[in-house]
Amino acid sequence: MTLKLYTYPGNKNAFKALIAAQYVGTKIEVPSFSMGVDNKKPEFLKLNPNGKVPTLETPTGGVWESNAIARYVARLSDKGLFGASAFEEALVEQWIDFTTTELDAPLLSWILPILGHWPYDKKKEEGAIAAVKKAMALLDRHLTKNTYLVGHAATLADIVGVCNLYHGYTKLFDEGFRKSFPHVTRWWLTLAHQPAFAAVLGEVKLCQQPMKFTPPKKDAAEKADGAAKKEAAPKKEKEPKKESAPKKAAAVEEEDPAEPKPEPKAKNPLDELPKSTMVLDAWKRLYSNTPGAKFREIAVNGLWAGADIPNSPTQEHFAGYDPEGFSIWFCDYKYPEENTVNYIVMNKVGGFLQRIDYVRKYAFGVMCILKDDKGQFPIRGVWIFRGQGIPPIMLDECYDLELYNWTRVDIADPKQKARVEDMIAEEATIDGLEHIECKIFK
Ligand SMILES: N[C@@H](CCC(=O)N[C@@H](CS)C(=O)NCC(=O)O)C(=O)O
Repeated sequence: MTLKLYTYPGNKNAFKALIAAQYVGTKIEVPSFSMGVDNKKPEFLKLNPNGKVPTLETPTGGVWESNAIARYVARLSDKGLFGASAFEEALVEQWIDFTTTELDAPLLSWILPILGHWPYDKKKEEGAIAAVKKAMALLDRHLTKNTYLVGHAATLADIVGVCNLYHGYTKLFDEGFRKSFPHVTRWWLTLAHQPAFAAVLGEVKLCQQPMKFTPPKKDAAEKADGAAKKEAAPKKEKEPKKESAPKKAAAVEEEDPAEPKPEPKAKNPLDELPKSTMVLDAWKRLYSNTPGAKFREIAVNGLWAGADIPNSPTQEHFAGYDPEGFSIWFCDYKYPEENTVNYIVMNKVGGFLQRIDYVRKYAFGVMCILKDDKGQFPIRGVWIFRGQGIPPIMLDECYDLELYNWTRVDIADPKQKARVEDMIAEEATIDGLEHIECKIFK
């Protein structure tokens, strides 16, 4: 019987079935799978209308929800993964449910905002940590007198439990945290080193530095600035504002000398640069208006040589790239090994582009999400910036910038110039790697 498990690499929910398969001696194939692409295909949705992974393809149809998949695999052979009696079977189910609802759920609420998938809320994080600690304390009490969750050998409860705590032990629980729950830690490490677990988990690296939420620099600066302004403002008892207050009163209130005056907006040094022959917005119109079939001929060649903008009601002409007034940069994400789930990578790039909305007037960018043969998604891009460097406002305010290596393009080098063109033209292959998605900042 051929079983296929669809997942992205490193999915702790997929580990559950894969470890169970080691116990029962069943082979499960894990085909290469592109999240955000393959899980949207009609043939996948037939197996799992929820469009999520892991999903198991069996000769009789699809099974989804990782615990259900693991139960199915565990039942393929009678290796005692459900305990030795009906009572033990109930206990196995009990611990599967407990570690899923009372540990996995709050652990996700703890880690997903840190990874940028959910909005961060300090109060919610505190609540999630408290819930994890409460469930860990109960588990620790149970494991004081028990080697395994149920009976005297590993069962499916241990398999699911270890996987549900995987992010905790590898990304969130530092040494101090682990020491507070010594019996859970002993149980987790013992199991993680058993051959059936190690064959799937590999060598587990315990968390050294717990992952923490780092606010984007911009928010932090705004908060700090706001707080500083509040401190500086003279304290004054104020009547609550009345919705229906006459306009004149409002005007007087605006004039109130006790109110701190808004600071004049600092001038953007890029606005002070000598006028350029190139109008960035005109390039953006050339880029957007050129039909696909003529893109290379009109838009890409036009970037250097200038071109009439297709379908322009004013018959606008783009003058071509001006190296005196602009510079072109490549960027390369420094940590491709983190990028194993393509839709998460796309969200990462999307978030970066959203956070730099304020630089739209001075920048154009093409961010390419590529795929390598290690199942990773490198992010490489090309940017045209006003001025001879990365806009200072971006350097000051956008923490994402530090996640990329930036190199200035030498347009006299035909190889670099061709790479710029390939990225702008969204070629199917960039740097010899499959180009799976592109995000444009314009
Ligand atoms: N409760 C489900 C969770 C499944 C799940 O949320 N999978 C995520 C990846 S970890 C997914 O496939 N998301 C894709 C999407 O939401 O489009 C299980 O245990 O299998």
